[in-house]
Amino acid sequence: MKRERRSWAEPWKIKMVEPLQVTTREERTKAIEEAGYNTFLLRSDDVYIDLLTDSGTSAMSDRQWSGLMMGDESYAGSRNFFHLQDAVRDVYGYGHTIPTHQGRAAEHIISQLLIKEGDVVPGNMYFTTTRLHQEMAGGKFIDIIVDEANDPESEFPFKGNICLEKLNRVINEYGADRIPYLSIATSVNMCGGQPISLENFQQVAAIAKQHGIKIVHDMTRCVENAYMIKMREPGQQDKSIVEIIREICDLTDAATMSSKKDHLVNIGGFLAVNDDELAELARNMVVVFEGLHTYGGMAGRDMEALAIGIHECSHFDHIAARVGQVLYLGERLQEFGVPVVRPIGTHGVFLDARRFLAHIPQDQFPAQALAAELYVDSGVRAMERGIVSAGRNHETGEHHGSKLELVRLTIPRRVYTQAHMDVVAESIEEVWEMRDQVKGLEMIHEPKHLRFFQARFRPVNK
Ligand code: P71
Repeated sequence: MKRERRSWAEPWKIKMVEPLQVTTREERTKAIEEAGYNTFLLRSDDVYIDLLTDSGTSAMSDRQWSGLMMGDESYAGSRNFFHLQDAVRDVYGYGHTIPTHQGRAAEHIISQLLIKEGDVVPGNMYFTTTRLHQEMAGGKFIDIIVDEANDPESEFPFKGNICLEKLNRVINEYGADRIPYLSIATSVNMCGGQPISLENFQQVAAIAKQHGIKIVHDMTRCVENAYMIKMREPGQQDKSIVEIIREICDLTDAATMSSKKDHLVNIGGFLAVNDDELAELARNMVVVFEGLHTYGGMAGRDMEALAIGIHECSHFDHIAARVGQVLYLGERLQEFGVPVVRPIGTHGVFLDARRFLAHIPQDQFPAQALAAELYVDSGVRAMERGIVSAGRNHETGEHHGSKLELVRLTIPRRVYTQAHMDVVAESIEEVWEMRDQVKGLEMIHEPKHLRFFQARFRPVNK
């Protein structure tokens, strides 16, 4: 009988391995207690499969590793910087690259340069560091993402889209003068790694242009978004990933990049801009906070590995395998009936803790509790993406509130195998079966900024 389907596989083989530690349930119970039920506070030696984040956790290729040996560590004018600038021009098209040590440093610079006190910054869902930098510069973030983004069960294929009605409303209410730019992310992290469509991006850009408003693109996972456009958006199938990326970037004025994601490096990022004057201002600011404008916090060797990663990550076979692995885990979990954000996104599978732990009210942090429970079950480390991550409104002091209460199982690129995904899925199935026994948490230590990183919790006594 002829098989209808052929399996696909990763376009690489493994040359070096890093042994993993397996701990006992008893050890993990103690470790999570010591970590205040916060997976950010665990030691990585106590973790078995680490799905905390896909940020800086990728495996580099042999070519990237050899790039490290070609580091030109001159203080000024390193040749690796020019390789990086050329790679950004080739793939993304931005004329100027200002290197930074990672994404949030680029956010800091652009926010300080463009936002003034009293401004509003509309965007497609907040990201923690991005919003904080906008607020610290005197701005207020306004979410104008489509409503579907807040519904884990909606099957809408482009949940990263901007709602044009909301955009027009914000422009009418505040006036274009108070909107320094639109903050538009590709592959929206906080709602599940959900893409924005090219059509929507084009419509938004047309409105922005009409009002003379800039667009700053958070392109941290733009390659993954471009892949989704190619796979899902009518009329885009025949374009290459790079062609789609270029079409997106050409609609924007500047971009911030955390290269620790798409670009397959362990550290690095940059601000990319087209405008010469803005670039000059940014180059002047980077020397204050990061380093000279030809290294901005990265070693020469890091910039070389990054330049190589920019080309590697835009190959279709790479990105298809990367997103394919995420989909594989998502499909396994759905077979078990586990509630996850639909459709499965680009960089991870997001458990819907509201439905998973329906007996725990949101003020007892169900997603935080679920991430802790999963760790105790198998040593799999995930991340809370719910009300703890949302933080507090700086003006009112209230919890920001979060319609989404999610646990993110983030897949590092080129690191784990399908067998690891099976182990993860089976552990989650186990926790799903004993979910009634999981208890809520109370917060006993709350840091002022980005509280999710360092907050501590304990189980409630109910
Ligand atoms: C992720 C991260 C890393 C992270 C950051 C903050 C809280 C928890 C985890 C970082 C991003 C990102 C987007 C869309 C900007 C940054 C900041 N993501 N935009 O998902 O996803 O970049 O970490 O290099 O400073 O685990 P940076």
